[in-house]
Amino acid sequence: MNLYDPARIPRSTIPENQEFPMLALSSWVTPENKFYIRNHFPYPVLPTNDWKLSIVGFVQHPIHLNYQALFQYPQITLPVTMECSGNKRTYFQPKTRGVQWEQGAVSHAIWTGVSLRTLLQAAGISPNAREVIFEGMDTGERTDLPGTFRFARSLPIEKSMHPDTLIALYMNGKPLPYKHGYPARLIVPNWYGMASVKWLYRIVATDQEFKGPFQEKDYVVYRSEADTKRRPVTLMKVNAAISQPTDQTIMRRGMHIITGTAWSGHGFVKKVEISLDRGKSWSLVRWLDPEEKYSWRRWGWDWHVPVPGTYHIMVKATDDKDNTQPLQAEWNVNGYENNSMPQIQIYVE
Ligand SMILES: Nc1nc2c(c(=O)[nH]1)N[C@H]1C(S)=C(S)[C@@H](COP(=O)(O)O)O[C@H]1N2
Ligand SMILES: [Mo]
Repeated sequence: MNLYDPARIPRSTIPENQEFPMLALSSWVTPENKFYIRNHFPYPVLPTNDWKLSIVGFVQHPIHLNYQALFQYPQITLPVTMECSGNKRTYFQPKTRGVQWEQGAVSHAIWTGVSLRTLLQAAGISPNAREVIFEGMDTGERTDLPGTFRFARSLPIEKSMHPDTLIALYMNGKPLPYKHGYPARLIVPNWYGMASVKWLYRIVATDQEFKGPFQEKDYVVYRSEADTKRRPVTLMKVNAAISQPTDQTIMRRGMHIITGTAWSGHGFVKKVEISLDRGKSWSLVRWLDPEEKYSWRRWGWDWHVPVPGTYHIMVKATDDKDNTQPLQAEWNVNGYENNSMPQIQIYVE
């Protein structure tokens, strides 16, 4: 039994941003009331019965589907880990702008819905379409530009046509909770969370490059305002988190289990290692979950501590493409993609 049942950790109120409490990593699937929440704007108005999902633009016959109609298409179910690209931002030095996430802007759920590809084919996607734009129902202001904006993002046509890119209707076996995008949201496996647009109402196929501010201004990695080598945020880097014990814990001598999770948008996590001597030597952890294509994998390590003292623990995940976590992730202006090795300090009495 888990003695703790901590709630989500608030980071801002309007818009609402909340972290998954990583110390409550007691199940492979994150319960809906613990799954992190990341919003750019206040919540949109709950859609009425006339809500439809439109698929328009570079298609032969635009379609407009109501909620029931979406269930007429074959449904697929996929467990997928979602991580905000701003996860662990607060650990960057110097601090950057943006929500100061610790390590809980990541969660894992089971999503059910229609393959986006099925809907694009039903609408007769044009061979000239290069990108697909996803528009959310939420709107609001930005601090850097005048006017009102809508949260919208595009995906390259190849990723849009991948059978595992989903229009999700269900999360963990129930209709999507409103905060996670009811009635329908995109789920883009392996990509950072910004791609998975919530509260969908319109999908536009286009032959142009989409230039919305959440595409061009945000979610771009660059090292200074003068940096000309800019690149968009896409696949999740290999990353890990320590769940228990939490940093700065005081513990008794004896047997303890260090637990956590690891994931990568580039492939499978092939190993997680732990070091008690600041990286001079490493030991392998054992897995607590099976390997699944788009899922994080929890791990545990039995730690026998006979001697009181201060202990420093470091964790490093490596994926099957041999991507590994750096000691210190490269700083960038917006504080994205921080996949530095997790480190904690424990006092044993
Ligand atoms: N419509 C809409 N979709 C959105 C966002 C948003 O603000 N509005 N935030 C994005 C970001 S940055 C992330 S990390 C994920 C978070 O999804 P969650 O709130 O279900 O955890 O949603 C993405 N989809
Ligand atoms: Mo995000």
